[in-house]
Amino acid sequence: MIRKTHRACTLCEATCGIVVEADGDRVLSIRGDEDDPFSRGYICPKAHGLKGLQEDPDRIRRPIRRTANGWQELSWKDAFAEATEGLLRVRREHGPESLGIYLGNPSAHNLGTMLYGRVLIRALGSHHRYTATSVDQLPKLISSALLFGDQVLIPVPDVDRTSHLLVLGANPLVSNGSLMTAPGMGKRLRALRARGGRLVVVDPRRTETAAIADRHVPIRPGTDAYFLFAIVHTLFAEGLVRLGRLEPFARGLESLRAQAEPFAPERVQAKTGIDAHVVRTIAREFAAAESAACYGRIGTCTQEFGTLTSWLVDVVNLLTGNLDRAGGAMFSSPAASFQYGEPARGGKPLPYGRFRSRVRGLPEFSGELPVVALAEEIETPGDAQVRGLVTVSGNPVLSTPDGARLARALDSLEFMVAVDIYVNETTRHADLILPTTSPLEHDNYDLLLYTLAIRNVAKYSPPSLEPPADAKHDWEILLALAAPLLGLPSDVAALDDSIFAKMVDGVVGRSSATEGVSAAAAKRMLGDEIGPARVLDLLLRAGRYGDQFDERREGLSLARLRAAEHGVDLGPLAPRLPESLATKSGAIELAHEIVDGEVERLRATLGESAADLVLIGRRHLRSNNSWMHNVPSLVKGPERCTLLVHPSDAERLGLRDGAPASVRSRVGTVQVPVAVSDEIMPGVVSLPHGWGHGLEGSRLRVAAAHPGAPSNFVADPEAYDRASGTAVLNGIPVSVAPARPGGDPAST
Ligand SMILES: Nc1nc2c(c(=O)[nH]1)N[C@H]1C(S)=C(S)[C@@H](COP(=O)(O)OP(=O)(O)OC[C@H]3O[C@@H](n4cnc5c(=O)[nH]c(N)nc54)[C@H](O)[C@@H]3O)O[C@H]1N2
Ligand SMILES: Nc1nc2c(c(=O)[nH]1)N[C@H]1C(S)=C(S)[C@@H](COP(=O)(O)OP(=O)(O)OC[C@H]3O[C@@H](n4cnc5c(=O)[nH]c(N)nc54)[C@H](O)[C@@H]3O)O[C@H]1N2
Ligand code: SF4
Ligand SMILES: [Mo]
Repeated sequence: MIRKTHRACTLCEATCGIVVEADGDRVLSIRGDEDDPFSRGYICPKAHGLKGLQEDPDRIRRPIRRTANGWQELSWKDAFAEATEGLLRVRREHGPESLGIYLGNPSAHNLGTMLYGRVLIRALGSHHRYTATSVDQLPKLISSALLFGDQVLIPVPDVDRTSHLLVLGANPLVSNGSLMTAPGMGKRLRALRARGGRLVVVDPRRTETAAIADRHVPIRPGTDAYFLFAIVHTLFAEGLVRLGRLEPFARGLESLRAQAEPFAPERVQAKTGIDAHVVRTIAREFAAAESAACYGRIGTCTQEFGTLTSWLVDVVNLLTGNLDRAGGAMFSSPAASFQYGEPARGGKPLPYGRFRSRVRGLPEFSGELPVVALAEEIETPGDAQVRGLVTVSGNPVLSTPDGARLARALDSLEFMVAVDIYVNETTRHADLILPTTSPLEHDNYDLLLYTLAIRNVAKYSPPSLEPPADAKHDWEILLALAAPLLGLPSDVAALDDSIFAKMVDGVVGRSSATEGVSAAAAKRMLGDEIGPARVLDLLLRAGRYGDQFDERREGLSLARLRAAEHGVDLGPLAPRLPESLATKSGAIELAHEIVDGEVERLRATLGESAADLVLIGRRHLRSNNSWMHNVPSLVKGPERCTLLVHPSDAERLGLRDGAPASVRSRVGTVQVPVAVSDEIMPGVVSLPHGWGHGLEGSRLRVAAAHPGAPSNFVADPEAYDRASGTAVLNGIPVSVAPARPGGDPAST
């Protein structure tokens, strides 16, 4: 029987509506959902890749263990027994701090992992918690925690209403937006220009987004903080600072003015490569626009001054009166959120630096440590050395700095278990791999992404396919791993019931929306079907659009969301300040010692000369980080893993278009074909990450035929943003030379 379901694609942050037609366990078609109020039919080629992923014979469907004769299937019962035995053995012999966990990007697109990942983390009971956040948006989380007292209060550009968009270090035409859930950015940006608005893109490469902009400003990688401080300097110097409605709620303006003093546009010009008059023009145009939004993404986070840059992005929004106003940088008002109720009175203490990494002393944020420290924490003997590791939907060998070293470190572990759907560059090191249902085989709700959406929207995705009878969801596996670590019987239902009961107690009664509702009554209404959907129902009903556990009311519940199969539109973004501020003072805090330290460091490096040649990354519409390269429809066509080199550099370095070059850094060397192009600025080369699939022991037959080179084998774990510990993935000093035939193999 043919079954048609409506859901949101989970591959990137855009949450495009898709219509999936399936016959039993076979996908017949996937197309854009014209009636999705948010995406209106838009999809990119990766959506069809979900069919390829479903059909991929290399995707793991049953648990496997490593043996002397290769991977061997085993039953779930035996797999959980081995996982438990392995983890408890390491803990018994070396203590709880010897266990670690790494969670990767797909966990942010999976409601089950979002909700239950923390249960496993707590059950491990170790400080060794790592995620892809520290090779991604960590600086922005810290910046929001400093300014607004809340790491998830992240401003997003009000793209559909703004009249001026200033983009730094993002290429939404290809990435489809990040920390900005906005399907169909191409159309939205063209609409911006059609209504007379302006688009300005600051990027070392003339990206697809820069190509449709009014102005493209090439910038030397890693220097955005100088550029943005020069903007702030200009705003103060020319009397363009106007906070508007938020004026009474901002603290520290005077210290900011003093901090901006040394960064006059002329003084930073040599650093950034941007003429002083261009900086002034950008500042004046931004300040003069009817509404404007400054938006920065991965290029501004994964660089030497990632935290300061992320912070300055919102400082520019604030100073020009564009924070929290229509057409500016606003906050979503999500239907369901981790945060229930009103912000804590008197603010929460900053969840920063309460403990530090053992070897290098890097600060934790929100309970996690920077992943640049993972390899050394595995390698360095001593108390609390990591000897057992769990990875959950992550591929850090390809996605974090010095992957070759990390791969060797993983081999030295006493026990490793991976919750993953492939034997890839990371999971090949595991003793045991526990596979999960595919994205189309489970239901979903984008709990995180809707807190970053440019409109308030909500959509529930039902499963499109019946999973095989013995398949398990991510959340079931996470709970089954957690139970024995907590000393509980391996009873997923019992554990979920007890977790759920605590959640209900925590939620009901904490928001004014649920005043007068008893936890017992709420629990009864939410039913007894275990798993993430029940939690979602709780969060929706207690949320700001919820039915408040009263079915006679109009508000949202899971049942109502299920019935609205295309999703619901809850309207444009609305102001949330000052009510949502959660700083101690209740104000927007511009001054903080973390910021002071970084500004001082920035000032001290103003006179330093830059490296001759630096490496940055890039993304491609048909590629998705490191893990969709085994889908034939997404890797067909010309080679994508090429090194972009400016013609003048190519000439200087003796590089020819199409010929192999070796790229060398302090930590490693990779070989890649050169693509000579003037879209990249001189002194900068660009290589996409997530490639390098030729490594021995992986089981990715399609990807192995299109291996590319592992760009992170030249990324340096010693290079990181001091404030956050986030890896420098953009602006890596390298030397590039024609490759000698047969020489310079990509290491391990
Ligand atoms: N040089 C450089 N490095 C980068 C970046 C860059 O721009 N430049 N970008 C960084 C960014 S932004 C990110 S987010 C990280 C990503 O870093 P990671 O999250 O470590 O890596 P991914 O490539 O997303 O790998 C996802 C893994 O999850 C598995 N998987 C996929 N779906 C599922 C599922 O449903 N369940 C389970 N259990 N497993 C699943 C895949 O098989 C794969 O092993 O990379 C970072 N690394
Ligand atoms: N097709 C596709 N879409 C994706 C992904 C994917 O792998 N493929 N990954 C998803 C993920 S996990 C994420 S986090 C998002 C990321 O979303 P984006 O941040 O939009 O991703 P990128 O396309 O890498 O854009 C980063 C830009 O920063 C520029 N850049 C590099 N260094 C600097 C610098 O120092 N200063 C400035 N101003 N610019 C710099 C680069 O040239 C590049 O154009 O994309 C998501 N969407
Ligand atoms: S842009 Fe592509 S990958 Fe991202 S959600 Fe939409 S269809 Fe999926
Ligand atoms: Mo990411």
